[in-house]
Amino acid sequence: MDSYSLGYANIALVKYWGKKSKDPVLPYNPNISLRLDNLLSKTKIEKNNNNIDEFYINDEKQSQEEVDKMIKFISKFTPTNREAITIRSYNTVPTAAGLSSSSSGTMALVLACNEYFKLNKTTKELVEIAKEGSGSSCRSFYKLAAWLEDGSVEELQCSLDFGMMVLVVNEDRKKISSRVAMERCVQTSTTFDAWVEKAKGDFVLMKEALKDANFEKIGEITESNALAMHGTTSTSTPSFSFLTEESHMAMDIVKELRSKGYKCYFTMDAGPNVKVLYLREDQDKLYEEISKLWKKKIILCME
Ligand code: 2P0
Repeated sequence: MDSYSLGYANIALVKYWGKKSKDPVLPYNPNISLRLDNLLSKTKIEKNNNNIDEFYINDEKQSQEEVDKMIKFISKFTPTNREAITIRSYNTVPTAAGLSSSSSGTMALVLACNEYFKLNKTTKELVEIAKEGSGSSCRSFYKLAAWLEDGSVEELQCSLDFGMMVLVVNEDRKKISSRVAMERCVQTSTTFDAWVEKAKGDFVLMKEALKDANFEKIGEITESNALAMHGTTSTSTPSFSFLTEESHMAMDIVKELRSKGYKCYFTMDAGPNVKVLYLREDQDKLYEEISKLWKKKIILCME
């Protein structure tokens, strides 16, 4: 088989941060994301002639630990008597740098398995499967997605044409995985309950703002929700932060441009990189302005 299956990254406007249940995976609060069509993973599966399962990301052979993790996941929905396979995955997203590579990678892997093993699953079934690999990956199947507390995933609509760019602070693998970080916040953060309450409220407000195509509201909720999520890391034991001094510099650039009348808002995930949300029609002039102030790499996430 020579064709690749494609999986897309998504960035949450209202974050998923905490599992209410691990099996099945259920989020503490409903969350909403935007899919990034330029940040993707492509995956293909081949028969392994040496009779061992192998896993490559960007042509780099993955450790046995990574192979085992991946096999444990796909064994939940692939035939038990299958032959050994080689999985080849390519990320245009830097891997594990808080740029949602687990979402795009998991979506591509699930679709590749569906193809290779001829599982003939519906999108709804594939969404359910993906969630068990990486919670947030279930949202990558739709342009705008809501993942609810009961585990269901809904497609949302908004008449606005969004754009997103990443001000890259660091493309290295993060030191603490989102899974571990999230769990620590659930267990120890003294502000975790307040975060969940706020996120539930933000979800309602965000749905309204999307329906009304109110970009200012969408941006304000996106920023304050991200800051609240990151707040739970500083109130955990031991406390930690995904953000660095440079992340704060990037956030300041966004605020400065906003004070000059540019419609742009920031959000950050389990890593130091800062994503900027704007309207597509503003992309060229915003990119020009941001490039004058941000000298490191900028990734445009949508064509
Ligand atoms: C999100 N993140 O809503 C949040 C914001 C990171 C920060 O979902 O443990 O890889 O596999 O369910 O989906 C990243 O966590 O975690 C994530 P698991 P996942 O995008």
